[in-house]
Amino acid sequence: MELSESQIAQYDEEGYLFFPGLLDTDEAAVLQGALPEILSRDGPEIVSEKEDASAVRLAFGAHFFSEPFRRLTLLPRLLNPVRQLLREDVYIHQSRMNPKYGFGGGASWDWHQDYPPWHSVDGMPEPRCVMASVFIDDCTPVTSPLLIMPGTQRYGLLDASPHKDAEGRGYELHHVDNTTFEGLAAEHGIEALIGPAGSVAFIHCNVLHGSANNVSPWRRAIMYLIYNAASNACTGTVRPWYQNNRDFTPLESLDDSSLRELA
Ligand SMILES: O=C(O)CCC(=O)C(=O)O
Repeated sequence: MELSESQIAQYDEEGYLFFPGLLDTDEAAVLQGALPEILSRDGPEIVSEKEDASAVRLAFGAHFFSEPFRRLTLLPRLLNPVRQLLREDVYIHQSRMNPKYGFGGGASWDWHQDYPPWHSVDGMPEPRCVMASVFIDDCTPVTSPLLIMPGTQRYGLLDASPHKDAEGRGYELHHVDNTTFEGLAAEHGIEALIGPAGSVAFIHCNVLHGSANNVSPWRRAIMYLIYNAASNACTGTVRPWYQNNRDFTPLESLDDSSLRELA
């Protein structure tokens, strides 16, 4: 897939592009099939929900140990647009799966930007990375969709307070205060990203986003693939491989059918 000039201009303005059904149902089924093994791991790359230690909140780094997810990261449908948006070659800084279980198990995410810890902890020089958000499950209005505030990447780093999520187990969010949030919402509005499994949103790492508790009975998993510009490699070494990948080798695409071949 190649983006048009107007799509690239739209991304620069709005901070995101959304492609419902970019992966087909067979490809989405391959990714869904790989989830149980990923979510049953018990290494430090698996972070549980604060209110329920048996429920996974985040699974980092699955593209390192799950073949379907490795292939996903290298599909031309993802890599080509990301290279166009960043105007150069890319590597993956981090990947994380948010399974967002139903029955209230998938807890909310307060409004935040993702770039601050990558900058202050991992030493990422510039906000030149794209969050490819791949819907593993259908995201509907009732399964707590990802909410974004378009255009907020244009403010750069917002004044926000860092705090450790879930007893300081290593995932830091920077929440904006309510007054800032209210002003931005009045100006930019809020979009809910709704689409079938296999949809993909390319989101700038400084776009404000969050989500509510998932009180539906259905899981709503999204895989976030953080592609960083190759010339923007991180200098920090504090965080482990699954949060701050130190292999900056530019990615090479696979054939676009390589994920479907696993169906
Ligand atoms: O998937 C969600 O509901 C939100 C996740 C999020 O904001 C994040 O991982 O930074």
